[in-house]
Amino acid sequence: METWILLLIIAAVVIGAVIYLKSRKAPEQLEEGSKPKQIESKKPETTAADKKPVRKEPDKKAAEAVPKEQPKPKTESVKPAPEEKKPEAPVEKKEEVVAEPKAEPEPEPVAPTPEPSPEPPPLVAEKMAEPVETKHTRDVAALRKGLGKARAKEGFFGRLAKLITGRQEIDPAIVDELQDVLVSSDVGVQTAETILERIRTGLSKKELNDSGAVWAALRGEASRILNAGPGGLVLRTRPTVVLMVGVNGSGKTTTIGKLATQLKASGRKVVLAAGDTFRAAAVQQLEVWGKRVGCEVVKGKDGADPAAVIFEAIQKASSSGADVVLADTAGRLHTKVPLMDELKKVSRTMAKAMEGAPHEVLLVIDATTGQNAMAQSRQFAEALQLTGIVLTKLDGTAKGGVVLGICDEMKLPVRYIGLGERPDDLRPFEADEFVEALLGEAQAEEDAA
Ligand SMILES: Nc1nc2c(ncn2[C@@H]2O[C@H](COP(=O)(O)OP(=O)(O)OP(=O)(O)O)[C@@H](O)[C@H]2O)c(=O)[nH]1
Ligand SMILES: [Mg+2]
Repeated sequence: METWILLLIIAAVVIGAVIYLKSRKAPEQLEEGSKPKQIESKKPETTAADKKPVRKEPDKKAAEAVPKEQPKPKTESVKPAPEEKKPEAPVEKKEEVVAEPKAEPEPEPVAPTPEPSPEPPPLVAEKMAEPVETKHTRDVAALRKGLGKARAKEGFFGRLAKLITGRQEIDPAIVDELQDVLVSSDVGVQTAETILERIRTGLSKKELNDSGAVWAALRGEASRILNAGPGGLVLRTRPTVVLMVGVNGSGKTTTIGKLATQLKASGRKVVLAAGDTFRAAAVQQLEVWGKRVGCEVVKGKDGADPAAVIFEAIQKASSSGADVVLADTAGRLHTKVPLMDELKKVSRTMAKAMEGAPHEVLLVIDATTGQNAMAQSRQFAEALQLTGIVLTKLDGTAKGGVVLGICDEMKLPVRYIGLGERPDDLRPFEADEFVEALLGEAQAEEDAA
């Protein structure tokens, strides 16, 4: 009995112990399950609070970044994307790195300098010395006719004749009037003063009263000035390369056409280079002359590099055994520096095509432009090594004096004069013939009448 009771007590103790233990484990499990709920609910609170300051920071950065890209900062900065824009910052750094090589363009100036790929060595020309004879013979009467306006009553010669011819006495007042006539006939102030000073000191008082002596002295002065060198062309090499330059409309292309006609007539083979690539009409104008004369015209595409076109013409002329290359260029104002620089480049490139080219650089001047012709001459002479002058449209001016002014100041020979639009109207310049035609008094009264 006692053991049975003892067993019962033990069983009761064990059961009690089990119940106790179970009752302790249950609250622990509840606590574990509730914890995540508490974390989840707390996190949104904290992130919501934290996000406000976080968003403000990127907004500022966005506002800084956007103006660099677009000038609309407000709407763009509201977007939550700014954090993604942060990585763009390195891109700006990259640009800085790229900007550094801007120093690299230094080598670039070396690259542009090369001229239109003239790599082959310059041609060595056959040397010779052939004066080009044209059918023009000394013909003072014909030349005087061409200078009709300058010989007329109100022209250069007519006005001089009025002052000098038939006078019994050339007094100081008349010398002043002579100076007025010379200056207003485009002789130029300096040249006019020199001429009159030399006449005054060269002639005795008695001779000054002899109109014949005064005319002779005047012609002597003109000859002295105009005999700056031979006129026409001398072919010293085959081909002889002639570059024509001058302001717009001075007569370059027409002179080339006339000259080509005369050269062809004297048995020379001519190549024309259409170096005026500026106007399509200029190439056509030269082509018309080429067809008329029967000579090759080398041209490039519209807007082609004039230096490259002339380079090619020289090579073609050389390989085909031509005697002369006449290179046309676009008219340009002597005051436009880039255009004058282009001419320098043309000239340098010609030298690369052929040794010594261009052999002649002729400045074509419109005689009717008066004193402006002097300014043109100076500027072109600064840019290029001019070898002579072609004075066109002498038939259209009453002021023949411009020839004297240019020759005296520039010390350049006049090579040709233009007295009309026909090929024959281009005459090789011969100083004494010209002086006789312009200032000869033989028919003074007739001419001045
Ligand atoms: N009366 C006369 N007219 C001439 C003479 N020489 C050229 N001309 C005329 O002058 C005008 C202009 O001549 P161009 O040869 O086209 O002149 P350019 O220098 O080539 O002109 P750009 O190519 O525009 O620079 C043309 O109408 C020619 O016929 C001349 O000696 N006397
Ligand atoms: Mg032209």
